[in-house]
Amino acid sequence: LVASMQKMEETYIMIKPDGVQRGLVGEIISRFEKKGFKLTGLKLFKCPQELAEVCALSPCFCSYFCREHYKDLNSKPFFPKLIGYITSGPVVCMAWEGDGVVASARKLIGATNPLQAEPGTIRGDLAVQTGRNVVHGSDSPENGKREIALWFKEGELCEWTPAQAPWLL
Ligand code: RTP
Repeated sequence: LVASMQKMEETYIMIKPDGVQRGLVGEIISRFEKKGFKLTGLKLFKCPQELAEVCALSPCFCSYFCREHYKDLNSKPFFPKLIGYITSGPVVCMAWEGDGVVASARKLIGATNPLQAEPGTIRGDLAVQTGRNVVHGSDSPENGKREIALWFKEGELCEWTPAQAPWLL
């Protein structure tokens, strides 16, 4: 009973501004859907445009989420560029649930540098530059929980049970 009440593994997937601008939202969502994972959270988040340039240079409210999200990278030389990139336009925030979803989503996404990502992965098929690699996926179940709690407010996530279909049993 206790095991059945435990939450499934969950991951935070984010379509970055270049993915939204290039019209890849449907394509990216469909890869996780077709794989068989369950979507439990979905929203667009946009940094107000007039603040985006300031956000790239100094901490402000709308870059808070990106800074907190990437806090392990805040000493890297590319950090200011990364924050500027992520706050440059709307992102799609998603929570996905399923057995082994964290590692599997990272496989579906492919290597950080899209030129090293295998064909068939999202970055391997759809991206060229590390600095424009269209999508993020949590790197551990702990970070999955942390990032979902960061980007989603209570009540924005949706718990639901997929209809049992004989072809999935
Ligand atoms: P993500 O967190 O976005 O899923 O990416 P990742 O785990 O594959 O890669 P990570 O090392 O955590 O880097 C986070 C994001 O920072 C940007 N980046 N730019 N040398 C560079 O200019 C550089 N290195 C990393 C990428 O957007 C990367 O996805």
